[in-house]
Amino acid sequence: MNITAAEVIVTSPDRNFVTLKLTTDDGLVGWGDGTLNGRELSVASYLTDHVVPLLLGRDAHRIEDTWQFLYRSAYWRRGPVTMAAIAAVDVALWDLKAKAAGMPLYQLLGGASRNGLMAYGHASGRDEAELFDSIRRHLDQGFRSIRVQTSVPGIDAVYGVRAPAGEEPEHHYEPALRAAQPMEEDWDTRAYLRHIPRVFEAVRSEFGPELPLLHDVHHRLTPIQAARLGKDLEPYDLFWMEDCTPAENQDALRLVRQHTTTPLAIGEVFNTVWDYQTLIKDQLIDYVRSAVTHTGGITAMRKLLDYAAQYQIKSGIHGPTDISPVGMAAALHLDLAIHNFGIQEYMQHGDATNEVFRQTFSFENGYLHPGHQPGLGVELDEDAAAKFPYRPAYLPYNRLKDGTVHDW
Ligand code: GCO
Ligand code: MG
Repeated sequence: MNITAAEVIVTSPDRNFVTLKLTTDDGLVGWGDGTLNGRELSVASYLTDHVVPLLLGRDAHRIEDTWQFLYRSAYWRRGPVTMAAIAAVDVALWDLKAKAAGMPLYQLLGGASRNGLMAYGHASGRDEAELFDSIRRHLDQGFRSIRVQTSVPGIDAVYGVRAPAGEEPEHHYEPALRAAQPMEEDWDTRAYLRHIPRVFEAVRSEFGPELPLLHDVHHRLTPIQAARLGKDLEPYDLFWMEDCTPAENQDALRLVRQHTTTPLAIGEVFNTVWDYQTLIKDQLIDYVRSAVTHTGGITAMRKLLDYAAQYQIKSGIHGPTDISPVGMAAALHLDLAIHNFGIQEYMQHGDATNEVFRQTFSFENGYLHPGHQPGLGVELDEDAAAKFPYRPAYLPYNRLKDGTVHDW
């Protein structure tokens, strides 16, 4: 099964996606996701200019060898662009191997370890009433676990808080703004730390003790501030507190850990197992947040999650809308096969994205399943993709009141 063609497709249905298409001399086609939100074209170039020429003629069955070849031969290891490009190749090769075997990918990874994957959805609101409505809508859609983000009095624009249904279709909400410049938001840590525990107190008293609740801090706190927030949230029994400090410093989590029993999740901006070395070995976290798309694909994620399993640390694979349905399907197959599955983020794609990426995964009663088609179960419709050309888009960033750029 030799690779005869490799092509990079950049399309922008609801947002930008970078997809690798591999074709073999058996006539099979495999798909891989290399989308890096706000920096999409760098991965497209890395693939087209530097990886595609190396793939032609290679045996598509040699997944591990291709991974090691791309990782080691480049000399320049790691980094989001490199690892997203390697992920695109790796996932496309797994798609091909599973199609050649005539099996859904999870079968090649050891078979199903569970019947379905508990997913969490994103509820948010500018005030309590909007937030409660958003939580109810998610419960009506079947979600059994909910991420809670709200506006904060004293801060004008908080990332992750969407306009209410009616003003903006919920599934069309996209965190990256399609514009030539990133949008500027503001930030006030003291206002945030005062407000968030009150929000969770209100949500618990309205929705009761059972509902798993999650919260994303988006890397904005120092270790001692994160420790305080974790402590203040303990009465509300969170499923996790995510990305509480900037991700570069693994030791920051040690201080947080010493002060709170609120479970910790981190890693959506990580790209290799090395970013987790201390965090996992010293048991400073509870959930691994990496995306298959940003961490070198299934081959690398499997090893990372197996390492985490030795320390009772579970998966919480990143699943925002900037992971394409191809990357999402890769996550679902891996989730189904591993033993230490924790939860899967699921932020539904828009209609245009679903038109471009034909999918077989299902969401029923709060549980995702990758489906039973051979391979990943996602096929890109190239005619549909061609209708949506690339448009520059940037994530927002934030500044303090005095104008200082603050941590994401
Ligand atoms: C999440 C994330 C996203 C990211 C986005 C960046 O937990 O889903 O924090 O909202 O900010 O994926 O590209
Ligand atoms: Mg996050």
